[in-house]
Amino acid sequence: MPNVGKSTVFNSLTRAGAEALNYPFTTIDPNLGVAPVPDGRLNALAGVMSSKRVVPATVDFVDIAGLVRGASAGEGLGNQFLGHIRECDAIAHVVRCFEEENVVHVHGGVDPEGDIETIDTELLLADLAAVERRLERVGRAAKGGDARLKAEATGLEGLRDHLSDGSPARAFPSSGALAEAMGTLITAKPTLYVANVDEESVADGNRYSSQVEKYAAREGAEAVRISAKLEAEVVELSEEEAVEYLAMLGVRTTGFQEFVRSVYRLLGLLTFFTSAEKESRAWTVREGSTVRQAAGRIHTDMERGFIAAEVGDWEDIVEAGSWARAREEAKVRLEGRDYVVRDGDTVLVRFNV
Ligand SMILES: Nc1nc2c(ncn2[C@@H]2O[C@H](COP(=O)(O)OP(=O)(O)OP(=O)(O)O)[C@@H](O)[C@H]2O)c(=O)[nH]1
Ligand SMILES: [Mg+2]
Repeated sequence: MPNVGKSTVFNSLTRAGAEALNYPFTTIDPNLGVAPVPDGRLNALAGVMSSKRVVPATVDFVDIAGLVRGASAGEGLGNQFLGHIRECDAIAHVVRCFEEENVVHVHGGVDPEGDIETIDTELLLADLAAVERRLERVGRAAKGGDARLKAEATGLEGLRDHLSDGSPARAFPSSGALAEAMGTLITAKPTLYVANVDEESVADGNRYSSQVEKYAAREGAEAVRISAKLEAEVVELSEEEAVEYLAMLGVRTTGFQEFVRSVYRLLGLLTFFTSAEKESRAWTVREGSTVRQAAGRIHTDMERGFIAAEVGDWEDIVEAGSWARAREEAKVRLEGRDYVVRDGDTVLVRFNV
């Protein structure tokens, strides 16, 4: 929705300084920003290794314009905005859960469930239109007798009925025949609902955020609670003042760490580490990646010339206190190219080019 705090949330995550003002459609063109992924494991590794540099993993965020009722039919620049969502891997759906007379709500009062339904309906309608267009095309081509096209047409009919019933594409049991079509659908993307609450409600939530949480649970989606306004205030304070202020409100964090971690989980990503005196660094790979693919994230030469990797769990390395000690204690294993990387692995790649 317009004016619910998307740009405020985005700025807090990325420090990108996008315009966040008290009127609907402040954002028209998408803002791009990068958020570091908070990770205590990385800091622990960097500590024992006395690393000179610490480089966290990052998530790219795109702050887009608000959608309104009728967006799927082109209302309020709808089609263009929906296009921006199509290009992303996951959606963080910011929902207004704060009361503030001075901040206008485009459809009347604060109504999280109504807001979510309005937006989700637009997303569903946009997908339904896309599926119908594809079905028309594939259905016509399938008349030629091609078995694959026929299978896709049958799948698309099922998907069309599923969307017409008001269910998101991500809840549709997808077959191989639909893989390509699914890749273009907005409601097939993993979604995280972000309840934007006032400062007083970060600790325990309020009646609005519990509506969001219930809605997400029904859909099998994730929900997080944050206070964008609080975060905006906290970044202005010194670390000491910030801790004190948060304690006064009965919370330890503003909710943003949990937000970034949820996004990470949602995208099926995991973290592995490289750690030495020069640098400790967190890297991002998809779940199921091999250690050779992971090496390719660090440098293409490492993937090309991959020989083997020394791998240890981050906690074992921290306990051992150094890589050499971890080796001595047999906390480090030698793994071949097909080893599947686990979250928290610390990796030293041997390669030759
Ligand atoms: N009281 C209160 N105000 C907030 C909160 N979050 C955002 N605001 C205010 O709401 C107004 C809109 O915030 P934006 O971040 O620009 O909202 P947006 O969703 O990006 O809006 P558009 O780009 O116009 O769609 C600003 O005046 C913010 O200061 C909050 O948690 N509490
Ligand atoms: Mg905005």
